[in-house]
Amino acid sequence: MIRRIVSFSLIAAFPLMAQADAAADYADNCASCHAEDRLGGTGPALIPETLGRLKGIDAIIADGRPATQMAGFADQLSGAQIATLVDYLKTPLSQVPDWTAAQMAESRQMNPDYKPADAPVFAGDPMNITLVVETGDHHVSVLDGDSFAVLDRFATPFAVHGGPKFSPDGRFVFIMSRDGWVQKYDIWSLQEVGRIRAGLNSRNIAMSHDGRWLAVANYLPASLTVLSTADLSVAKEIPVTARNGTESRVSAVYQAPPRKSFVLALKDAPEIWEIATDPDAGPFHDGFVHSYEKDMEESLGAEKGLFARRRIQIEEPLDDFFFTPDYRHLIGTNREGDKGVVVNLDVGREIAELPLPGMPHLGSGITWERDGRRVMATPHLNEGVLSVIDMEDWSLVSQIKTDGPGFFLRSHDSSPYVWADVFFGPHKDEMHIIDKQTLEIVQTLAPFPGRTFAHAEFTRDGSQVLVSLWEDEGAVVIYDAKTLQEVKRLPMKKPSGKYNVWNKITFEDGTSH
Ligand code: DHE
Repeated sequence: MIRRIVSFSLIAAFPLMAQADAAADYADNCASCHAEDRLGGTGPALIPETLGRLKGIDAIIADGRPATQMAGFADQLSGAQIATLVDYLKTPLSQVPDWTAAQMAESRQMNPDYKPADAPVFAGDPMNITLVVETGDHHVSVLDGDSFAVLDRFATPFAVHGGPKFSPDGRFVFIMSRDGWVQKYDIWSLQEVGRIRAGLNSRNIAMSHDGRWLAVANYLPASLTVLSTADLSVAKEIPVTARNGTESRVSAVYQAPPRKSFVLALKDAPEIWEIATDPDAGPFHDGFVHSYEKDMEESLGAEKGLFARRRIQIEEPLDDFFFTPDYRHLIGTNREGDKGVVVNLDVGREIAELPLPGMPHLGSGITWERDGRRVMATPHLNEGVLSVIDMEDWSLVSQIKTDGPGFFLRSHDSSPYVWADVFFGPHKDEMHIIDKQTLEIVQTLAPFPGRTFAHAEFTRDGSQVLVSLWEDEGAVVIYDAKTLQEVKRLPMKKPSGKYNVWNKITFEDGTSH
């Protein structure tokens, strides 16, 4: 913080000469906060992997970003200079830098003011807390799930992505930013515990079945970082190299609690990895001889067998995937998003193909019981359709036509409905309510014409549903889950995902990972 203030005051005191060269402009204006190598310092990394689809970067450089330390540079840089600078920031780095366990350890900052509480410092039900990620100004609001009072609103690292992961007792939550920062927050005491940069560009995080370990899937560097959840120290840094020697990014990592493992897919090589989070990890089904044994020499952990790795060879790399509730099967899709495959994790091979063209977004898949059989639904990012698959024989039960491609699905065991947004296209303001048995859209909510209305989450008992008005001056809108009537609106800064402690830690039917 001090470094940033000093650098901005220097800029103010010594106005910069206009410079044609974007790299020089970067060094002069940006490097003090965002680092010479663009990998982030007190400010976020400025690389395409982190900036993603962020729009209006030129305006942010010119005018700054409200409610952040980012100042405007319109007085120092011309419009043409800013345009070349934006191109420069969107250019991938020529060399993938190192990010060693020692560098991670050095980045770790524990909150000196943190005091653990013996009991929650608020009166409400700690299991019915819902977190709202507000990407507009990089905060999380902590909501009491009964009164919807905001109990706390804390700053997060820049650009949080993916679902936060709760400790199995629901007391702590871990939040990841695209920049690889992982933040630990204590829900009982409503305080940040600390943070560490576990990667340079990260994909998502997963909590081990016993709450001891947190896996961080990285694109940069190509690795999986395992943190100790107790103190955010680095337990293991696992380089991700396929059997054929290819270094690979990690598409995503998820916990597989009944298997006592993490399961991850390699993005640049046709392999799935299973990493033991317990020396006893592995399939739990009778008669199965588990292949960790033969791969035990790859054990990477201090406790015998802990973090042992098992590789499953598949035909094509997987970009996105999902599990059956018993974690025996993984359902994945390739990069082109034109094919779905089912991999039996016990026997370690592909057993079926699924008719899933149109870029299924399996990470948002949910499952429920229909006519005594379990079905799974997934939206497609390229098509206005939801595919519903039978999880016993892998047949396509239905393709529900929607008003446009959607991103997220949610339901609850107590609800007869699936809430499906229409994230892309002219109908981004709609939320479809779909009957889980008839698979028909029974109602479409669109309370804010022309504005993005997306991502639903239920309260613990499923009686109410929270939906995001996904805009800078946005809101969380609360509905009665039965009558579908609006109950309340809470103003929020571009709220994205919402996460109920109970639904997440109990793997409530209807939540994605
Ligand atoms: Fe996400 C979850 C991948 C773009 C908001 N997104 C996830 C997960 C994956 C993923 C693998 C599951 C992680 C987990 O929870 O452990 N997302 C991708 C992409 O590959 C994609 C298409 C391109 C990319 O930029 O990486 C992508 N995602 C976006 C966005 O543009 C969204 C809408 C805005 C943003 O914040 O970046 C977005 N993704 C989300 C959210 C979740 C998520 C809110 C958690 C949903 C949940 O309910 O759990």
